[in-house]
Amino acid sequence: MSGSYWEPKYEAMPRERLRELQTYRLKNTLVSVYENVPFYKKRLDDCGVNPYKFTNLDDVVMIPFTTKDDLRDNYPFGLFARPMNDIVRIHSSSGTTGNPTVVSYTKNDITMWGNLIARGLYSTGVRSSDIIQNSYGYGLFTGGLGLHYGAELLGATVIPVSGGLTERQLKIMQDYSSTVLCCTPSYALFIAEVGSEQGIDFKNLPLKIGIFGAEPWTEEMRLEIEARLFIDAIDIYGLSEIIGPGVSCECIEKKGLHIAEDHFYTEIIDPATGKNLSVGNQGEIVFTSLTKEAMPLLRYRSRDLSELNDSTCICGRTHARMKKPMGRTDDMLIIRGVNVFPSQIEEVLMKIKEIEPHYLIVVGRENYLDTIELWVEVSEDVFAERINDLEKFESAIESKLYSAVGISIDVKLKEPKTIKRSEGKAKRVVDKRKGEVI
Ligand code: DLL
Repeated sequence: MSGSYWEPKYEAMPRERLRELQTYRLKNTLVSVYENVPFYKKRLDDCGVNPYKFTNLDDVVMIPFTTKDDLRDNYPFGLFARPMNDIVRIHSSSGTTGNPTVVSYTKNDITMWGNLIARGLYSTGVRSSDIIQNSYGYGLFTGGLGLHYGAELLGATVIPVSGGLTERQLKIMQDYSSTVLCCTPSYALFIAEVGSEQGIDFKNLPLKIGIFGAEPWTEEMRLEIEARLFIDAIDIYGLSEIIGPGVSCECIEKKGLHIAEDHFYTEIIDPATGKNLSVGNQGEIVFTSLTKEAMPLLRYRSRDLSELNDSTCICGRTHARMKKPMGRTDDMLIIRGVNVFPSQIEEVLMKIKEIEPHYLIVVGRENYLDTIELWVEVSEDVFAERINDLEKFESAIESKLYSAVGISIDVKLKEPKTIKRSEGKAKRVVDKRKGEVI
């Protein structure tokens, strides 16, 4: 694959040249939001950044962060930088808490987005001869339509099956000879599970690549999916506020997700202080749009935690890579004062071979003390074999978790198929302290 790019001019650009391009593009973006978005005009005036005189990329730190609350406060269209006549698409979040987050696209934005997806797919080895089963949800969620247009632009055959109806997914996969599967990693596991129950031998199917994202998943989960589906499982990342999927994507080397830095200026900050961290440190990722027309955002706090590596990849691409996001700042659980990420728990679980990759973390409070249970499934065989020493097995898992995470977690082994499967983004945590119910 080395030396083979979708957009060679940009993907392997020397980093000094990339910086010049970013500066030029950021200046244009600043002028656009200054002239078209009253919210940003005020912000830029207040912080003393003159868009017309912007020449030094380092000055970006003078601009205050944009947050999800800013999007909600300007609901629905207050941050649009183009008149509705130029807007060709709107996506939005489900809005289960408060106003949904609304995002928009011009024709050029849609083309740019398609290119990013095509770029990402190409870097994983997907070509125009491939048959892509797109099992991300179509609709207001950016996954379905986002992948769709990029895959078509690449010239591949797209099957727009959307999420759900797992038996139909498997029939399509076999009958239409899908070579690429796009969905969340948790849904990929569910597809693998139902397929195995039906006696499908994935080894002998043409499926070879999975493009999985929209939720955090560990390296251990990757190995599990690869072993079950006999594919290369690739990580794709994005957020609707910035464009949707394709903000970054792994190449076939699987050594970090290449950020499309010609379109998004990326910083890592300490989430507590807001101060910038240097390359190689873990913190919250902050994105600034460089080319988006309809709704550019300046220094948007993603709440996702990762770290950057700006060395050239083995594939030759020069764009910085972000480490697999380990979770969101707001996913972090504080249990009796200790910070715990669901991904830390997943990492431990996936290494235990008797366990199935389906789990739920249940957090509560009893007598003013936080409680944490981990419900996890074991396979049919293990359940039958170890029925008499399940408690011993639970304790063994508890002690592994204690050494890795530093708190006691009450493990409850569950019978096969008792934990709800996901067809989209998996819900891994039920926090009863917040009134959530199982
Ligand atoms: O999930 C866009 C997407 C669709 C990405 C399909 C990849 C594939 P939102 O619904 O706005 O957009 O959710 C964005 O999902 O801030 C992360 O917390 C999480 N997320 C997305 N991709 C990954 C990933 C889409 N690869 C939020 N790893 C982001 C970890 C991810 N978390």
